[in-house]
Amino acid sequence: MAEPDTIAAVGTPPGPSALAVVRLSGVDAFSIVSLLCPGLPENPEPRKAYLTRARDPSSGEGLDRVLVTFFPRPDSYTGEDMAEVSSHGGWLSPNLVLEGCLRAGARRAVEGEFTRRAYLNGKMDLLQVEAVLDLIEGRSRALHETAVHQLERGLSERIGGLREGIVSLEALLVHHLDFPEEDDPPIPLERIRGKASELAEAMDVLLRTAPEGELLRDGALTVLAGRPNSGKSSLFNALIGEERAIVTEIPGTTRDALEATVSLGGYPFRLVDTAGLRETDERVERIGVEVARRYLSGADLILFCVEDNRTLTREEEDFLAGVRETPVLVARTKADLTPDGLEGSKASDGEVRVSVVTGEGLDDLRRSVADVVFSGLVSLGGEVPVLTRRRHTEGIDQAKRELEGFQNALDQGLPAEVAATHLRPAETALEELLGVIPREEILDRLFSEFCIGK
Ligand SMILES: Nc1nc2c(ncn2[C@@H]2O[C@H](COP(=O)(O)OP(=O)(O)OP(=O)(O)O)[C@@H](O)[C@H]2O)c(=O)[nH]1
Ligand SMILES: [Mg+2]
Repeated sequence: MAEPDTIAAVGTPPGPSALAVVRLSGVDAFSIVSLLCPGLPENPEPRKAYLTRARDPSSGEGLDRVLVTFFPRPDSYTGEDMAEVSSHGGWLSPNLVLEGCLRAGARRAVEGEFTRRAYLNGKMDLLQVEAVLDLIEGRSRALHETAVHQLERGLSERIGGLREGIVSLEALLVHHLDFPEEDDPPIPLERIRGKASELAEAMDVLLRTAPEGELLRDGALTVLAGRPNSGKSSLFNALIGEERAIVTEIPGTTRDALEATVSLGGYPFRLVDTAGLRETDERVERIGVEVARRYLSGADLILFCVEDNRTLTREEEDFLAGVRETPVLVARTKADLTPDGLEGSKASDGEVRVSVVTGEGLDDLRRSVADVVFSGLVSLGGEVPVLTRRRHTEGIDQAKRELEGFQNALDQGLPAEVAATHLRPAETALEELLGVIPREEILDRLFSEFCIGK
């Protein structure tokens, strides 16, 4: 097979910044950078930074003062020879350095091509590739922590362990089958059954993290709902820390749904401000109320706003009774207007009193929404790796179904050889999760989410 060509890209975002990095990977990485930076020694030391001048390889025109570092294969990110050129940031330097590299023989990288090479060269498995993406794109501490753990092979080791468990189940079964005539085979069936249940339980522990884990990537859809004028838009603005929604004393101010991504208590949320719920003949407002109801039907959490100084109306009670399937948190708004605190307040247990005027209760509310939506993950406290993608859940689900097929076959007294036919597919499902065998369609989908330079 021909050596892959040498790729280059700017690995930092465009625009003014102190520094930017152009990176190269491939057999010619060293020679290309040497053409760009003739002041470099002939045999530069690995991983040592050299301060030197970058020049256009054709015209000799000076481009920038740069810091160059070489990472010889195989101890580099991609597993190939790599070079990094740190230039000044800004609109021009990094691009001029990149263009110089292209003129000296490199090819412009496509999205995720560096990481794709790292994966194909065995520097990381597919779960780690996904972690790289989450690390770059995550906006909440919770996803960030999960991604770091996953990058450090936390999830890979767990899934590798499950795979080994299946393999050892196969080995036990082979032993068992080797002594079919004896009354007391060396491996009793009970031991095999016990091992299978342990494995199934270990899969369940992971699967239980999935519903909340998948929300870590997209954010939990949290809809602010309530009567007109109950303070939804004011609360929306306070939670996102920006005056995005229009606030007035006129009931029926908000018509369009407004959406913002925000981290609350370290967890990610997609917060939606909606039109106040009421019967109305006003055409635009009525459309707004319909939109609100559509959002409510897909919500992971409803943040229901009720002024603190009044009891719930019949309509509000009915509304809450009608959304029992969805978690609801009641925010008792305008708490500054009930200054005698809990005495003047009509709030009951579990409801959070807030005021956007004094800021009272906002931290409580942030913590409470995180606790309600992510209670499982909060209580795990980072002890268990978290499944953050559909792909993970489907893979483990598949493995578990095969394992159950195995258990059922044994329970029904089918021959062990027949039961054993479930084990290889279980193993395959786990191997696919790790990406043991590269599958083009999975890779293409995943790497298209990457930025160039990663
Ligand atoms: N004193 C006080 N007034 C508030 C507070 N929050 C909101 N308000 C006032 O209540 C009125 C309505 O606030 P909005 O945030 O527009 O209420 P809304 O629920 O979005 O209303 P609609 O969009 O009409 O459904 C405005 O006059 C706000 O200034 C608060 O914490 N304290
Ligand atoms: Mg509003």
